[in-house]
Amino acid sequence: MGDKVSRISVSVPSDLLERFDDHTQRLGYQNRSKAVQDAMQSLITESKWMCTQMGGGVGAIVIVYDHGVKGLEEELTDIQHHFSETVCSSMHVHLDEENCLEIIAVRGKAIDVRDLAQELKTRRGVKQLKLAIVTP
Ligand code: NI
Repeated sequence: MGDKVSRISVSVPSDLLERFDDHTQRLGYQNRSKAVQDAMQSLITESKWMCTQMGGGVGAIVIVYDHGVKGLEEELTDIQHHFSETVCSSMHVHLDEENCLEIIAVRGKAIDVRDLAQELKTRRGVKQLKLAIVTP
């Protein structure tokens, strides 16, 4: 960030501001300006990458899935093989009797990562999927 600072005034719904302040305080932010700056930066990072479909990025797909669904683990592995140019590595954690956690490191074109995430997300037994992208 440059040295030049702009002061802005924005209108937000009171309850949103209240929740924002509450949350950022719990995260350890000592002032609102720093929290707003970080929120702005994350929005730019995420949307910049999502908007430029041919642009590249690195990140991780995190999924939680039902260990009991027959064939699901193989299916998820097959999908990753299909996207072998996008998938760098993966880590499997047996969470408990029912659930598995898989963290898939990805690198590549936004459109490929999005397709991969979509394929995984739509399988029966996949309970949650989060995609975290960073632009180095
Ligand atoms: Ni497992």
